[in-house]
Amino acid sequence: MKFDIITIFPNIFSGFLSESLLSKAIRKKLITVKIHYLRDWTEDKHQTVDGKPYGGGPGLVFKVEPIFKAVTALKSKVKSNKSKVILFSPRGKKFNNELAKKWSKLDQLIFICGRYEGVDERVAKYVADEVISIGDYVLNGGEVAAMAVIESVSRQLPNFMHDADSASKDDHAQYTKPEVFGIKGNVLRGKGKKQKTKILRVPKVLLSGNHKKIDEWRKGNSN
Ligand code: 6GU
Repeated sequence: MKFDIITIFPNIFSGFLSESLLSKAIRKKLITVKIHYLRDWTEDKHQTVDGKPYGGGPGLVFKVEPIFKAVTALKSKVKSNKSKVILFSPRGKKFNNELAKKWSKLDQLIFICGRYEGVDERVAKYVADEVISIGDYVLNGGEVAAMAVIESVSRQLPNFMHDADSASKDDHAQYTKPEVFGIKGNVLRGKGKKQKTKILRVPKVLLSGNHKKIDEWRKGNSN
């Protein structure tokens, strides 16, 4: 699986890609992530990637030409038809885990990171296969969305997780040592200003060793 990211802020990605499971997946060649600087596909001296919106209004709009050139070049590098071009925009279709699973079967994902002021609509209509949003809030641009999608798609790949079934495991409430945690103070949620010691215990059923009961408890405490 190859991720090709088109952005005007390539440095946003460096910490994200160099830590933890993602860096391991890159080292193991489970995934390839390449960051591409949009200005490399401009021809003018100032490497212009945006312009004033037709019809007036504030802000600048990303031009279609550099994006089209970038996508064409990146598509031609992967000889597979299992490739998709995604434009990130708050106006897009909502991303979810089902899409992550579907996309994890592709060979190439090309991500176009717009900035929030906008991208020439011809990119959404003719260059991108899909326009995607990651939630009902506005970000400065598609970079954070791209990172969220890279991580969720990668988690669906066989061998990405340590534990074969943890990618799809339903999340349930969990506890670890200590079994009893005594706390004094007023930082506890909804407990007023009383300075009384509060004893926080791990639910007894988890210590019981009764796996049938533990599974039942987990089902009742999952997302
Ligand atoms: Cl994909 N982009 C921007 N700019 N804002 C968003 C988003 C994307 N998804 C949610 N908010």
